[in-house]
Amino acid sequence: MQVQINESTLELAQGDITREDVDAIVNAANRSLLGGGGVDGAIHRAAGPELLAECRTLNGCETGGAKITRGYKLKARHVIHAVGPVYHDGKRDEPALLANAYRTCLELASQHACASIAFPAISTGVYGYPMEDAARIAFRVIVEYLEQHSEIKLVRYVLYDARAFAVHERVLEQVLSE
Ligand code: AR6
Repeated sequence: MQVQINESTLELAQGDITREDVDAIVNAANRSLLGGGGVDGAIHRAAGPELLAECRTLNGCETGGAKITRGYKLKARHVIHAVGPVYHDGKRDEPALLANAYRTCLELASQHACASIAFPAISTGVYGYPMEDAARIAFRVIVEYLEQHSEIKLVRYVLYDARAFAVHERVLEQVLSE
């Protein structure tokens, strides 16, 4: 699924984000920025040990924030390490923190002249964020950002499996009709 937002394209894709040929891929990291499981583990394995070495210099990152590194062995020139919230009950600022993580990634991409960026579904794995709710937040932020910033030409939102893809397709259609 692909939609046009002003001068930019937002595209849903299914697959492994580590293989994306874009200027920056986003990592669903934790506050230590020192690696973990899920997408984080896959990105560190694909990028090689130099990525961890650079991450050690960053002194972690607060929840809802993001920090940028080089991409090393990845096709992507940069990795943007975002820290989404752990989901408890939705009443502990999780929506605002998740929105902030997406917004910060987009701002970092703009600042580093990244014309293309790929996102995973931040917080929807180990961190337990209900997928539909997380998708709605992600797409609202991305669409709003692309409406105001033409320097990012392509946002790819990469879902790991068919079920996640179907959920996101449905939610994106809803968000576009709001
Ligand atoms: N490409 C695209 N999506 C993927 C991939 C992949 N290679 N692998 C998993 N996903 P998660 P979180 C999907 O758990 O919830 C780590 O240990 C997955 O199906 O990676 O933000 C960190 O170090 C899910 O929908 O991230 C943190 O401690 C989504 O990516 C913690 O997990 C996010 O799942 C962060 O948890």
